[in-house]
Amino acid sequence: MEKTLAIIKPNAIANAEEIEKMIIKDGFTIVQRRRVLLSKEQAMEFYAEHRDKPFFSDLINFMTSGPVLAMVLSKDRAVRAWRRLLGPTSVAAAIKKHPDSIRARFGSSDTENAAHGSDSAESAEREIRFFFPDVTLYPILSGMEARDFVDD
Ligand code: IDP
Repeated sequence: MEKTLAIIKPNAIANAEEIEKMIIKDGFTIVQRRRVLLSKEQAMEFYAEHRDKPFFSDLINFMTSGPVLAMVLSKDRAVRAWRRLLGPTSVAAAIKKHPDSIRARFGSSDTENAAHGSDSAESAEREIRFFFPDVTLYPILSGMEARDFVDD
């Protein structure tokens, strides 16, 4: 099973339960979850690729304005499946094209778009490690035991 990182952003924390229900209904397993308050430095590291974008400081202020809920989701082709349930980055586009998506239902602006999803398997690996550094995703085991744990 593939894994991806989901974050419920500060503006949608009040809707976390409903969003989790949508996640389960869509066939994902929530493997890990952690509610955290990001520091400015952590948010800037997480979104480093956007540091030169005009919306960067708004994004950092928003992402540190309250707690977020980070989750590791597992499902066949989880990265793509979660991006689909999430909807497009722009909330206006989400409402227009994917009204049942999480961003359409819970997003309030292009910055405050309710939730995050890794955009590739490589990003997912980095982002999962960022929020869950203590989780060993691929346990080092041997023999029969190893076969039971191989899930990718
Ligand atoms: P993604 O979250 O859909 O992968 P990215 O382009 O990686 O989209 O942008 C990261 C986050 O930055 C978005 O989720 C959103 O919160 C914010 N953002 C992206 N584009 C804009 C914009 O044009 N205006 C304001 N905020 C933006």
